[in-house]
Amino acid sequence: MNDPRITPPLPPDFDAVIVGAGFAGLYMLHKLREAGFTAHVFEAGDGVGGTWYWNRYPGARCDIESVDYSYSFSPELEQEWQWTERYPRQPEILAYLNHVADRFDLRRDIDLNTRVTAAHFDEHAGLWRIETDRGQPVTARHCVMATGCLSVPKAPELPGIERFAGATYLTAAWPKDGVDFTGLRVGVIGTGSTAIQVIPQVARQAKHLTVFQRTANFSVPARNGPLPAAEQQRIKAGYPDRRALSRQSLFGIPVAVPEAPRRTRDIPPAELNQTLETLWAQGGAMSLLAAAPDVLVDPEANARVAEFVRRKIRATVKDPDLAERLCPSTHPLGTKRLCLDTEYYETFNRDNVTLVDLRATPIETLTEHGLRTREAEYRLDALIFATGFDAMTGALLAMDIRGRNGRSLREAWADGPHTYLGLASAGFPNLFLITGPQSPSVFTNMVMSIEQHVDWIADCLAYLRARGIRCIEASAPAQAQWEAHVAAVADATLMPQADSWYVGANVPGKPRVFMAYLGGLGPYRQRCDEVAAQGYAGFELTPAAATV
Ligand code: N01
Repeated sequence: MNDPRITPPLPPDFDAVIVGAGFAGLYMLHKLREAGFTAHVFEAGDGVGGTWYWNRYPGARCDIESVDYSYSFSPELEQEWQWTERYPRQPEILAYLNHVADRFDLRRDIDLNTRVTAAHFDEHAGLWRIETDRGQPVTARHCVMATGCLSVPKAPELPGIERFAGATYLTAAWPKDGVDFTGLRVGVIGTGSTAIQVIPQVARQAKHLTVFQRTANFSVPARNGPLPAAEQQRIKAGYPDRRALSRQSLFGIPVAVPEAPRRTRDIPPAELNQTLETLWAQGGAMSLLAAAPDVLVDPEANARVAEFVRRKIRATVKDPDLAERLCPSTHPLGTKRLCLDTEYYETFNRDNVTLVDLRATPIETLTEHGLRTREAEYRLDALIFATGFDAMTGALLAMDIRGRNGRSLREAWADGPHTYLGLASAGFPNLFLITGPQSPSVFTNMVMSIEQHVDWIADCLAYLRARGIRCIEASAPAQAQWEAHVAAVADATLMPQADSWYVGANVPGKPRVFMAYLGGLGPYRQRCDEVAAQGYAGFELTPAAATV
């Protein structure tokens, strides 16, 4: 038997293991290989793409414009890829990511169909032992979690589900061959971003669609359409400036941070209305928020913009009673993700669509033939769950991650996530989180945030290698300071008020903590860069010779 006190540790199999082959994992692999590291990716799906591999439901589309929801690290890639629409559909994004995997020859270092089940830090050897549901464990000096913020679907626990004779579908695990709802009575549970995309599509196909709504949501028209070649050419010619602007922006999109913004509450009603009409006509949820960022802070500003959206709903939906039920009233605008739609509210004018308000008439049970609420039974041939995700922490805590002294991440995060910069967690050396909790992530264009984290992590690893440093670990005081800052910024906004997945309210028993950093991507980037420039301030670095 090897005595760990006298046996020199074997070198790890890889410099880094990366978990997940979505936008984050693919770029992390490319970046590390370019920097001369050995890296390997494990991916649970049978293809690359992450979110865009799994979410194949009808109408799946990104709410950030194509030209911005794309990698900026390769000017050649930027120029050669042709987007067809203003907002990209899921198949197009998936095709793009497959193109990236081929173009940068990434596949040879990716194991598909392989789910990471555990990652344990070996303090003696200063490396991670990673176990999967296939094959032998591997070791790596660093472990990078590219597991996504919204990758663990959350189906509701409904009584009677085993009795339901119809088909059930989870939007985030949609059949690859699609589903034909022609002639069927279909139900959709949920009215979040996903459902708002699914509902208009299914309504066109189904014999009847019943939408089960628990919380009415704010949605803004996408105004999607083809992306004309000349327009795309113009954007591509200006990419360096556009990307630079996005990197410094609050939301990772090319909208400058207003220098001395006027308070929305100080804008005369007619002028505000005109501005909102213009934004409404242009479409886009992020640009609406970016134009008036104080709506997330000032209740009066929020109320004015929210009322504008409610007026639009009332003007669109012909039945006034139905319109009222579709008008959000439980949370300030934007405190649940502001949705982007194509003919969502219009869909409720169709004869074959019914809205059931679950607050007025809660679900009692599924039956053999459908769904029964307190007031009525709805006969259904198929039921779609568009019920969201165990967001931000779900994928990380699904694995048995153990750091120093065998302490598990589940234990360390029992009262909510604890990170430094959303990039690392004290007690878990050499573990990096891409767009982890307490980073801007879901409040931004994810691709911009992912690139920022990947670049930072790759630079960090190069720094450690150059100085013979074997371990890097977030220090507990730096982490506590960061968390206090994240909480203070969130508490200065209206965001924690809503029962949203941002605070884990959609998962019974999940600690209620606001899980993203709201300080904006540009300022956050600056903070991360300063930390790096100061020799990774707030991290403890252990040289190779020292005991870890
Ligand atoms: O999930 P959600 P999602 N009984 O949690 C309802 C991103 N995304 O998949 O609000 C009845 O937002 C739940 O009701 P309530 C985006 O960041 C982006 O739609 O909890 N209803 C809610 O209506 C987004 O925010 C894009 O009361 C139940 C819905 O299900 C995130 O992913 C597209 C229920 C869940 O909404 C998640 O969006 C899609 C129950 N037991 C997603 N449980 C774009 O880029 C849940 N609900 C456009």
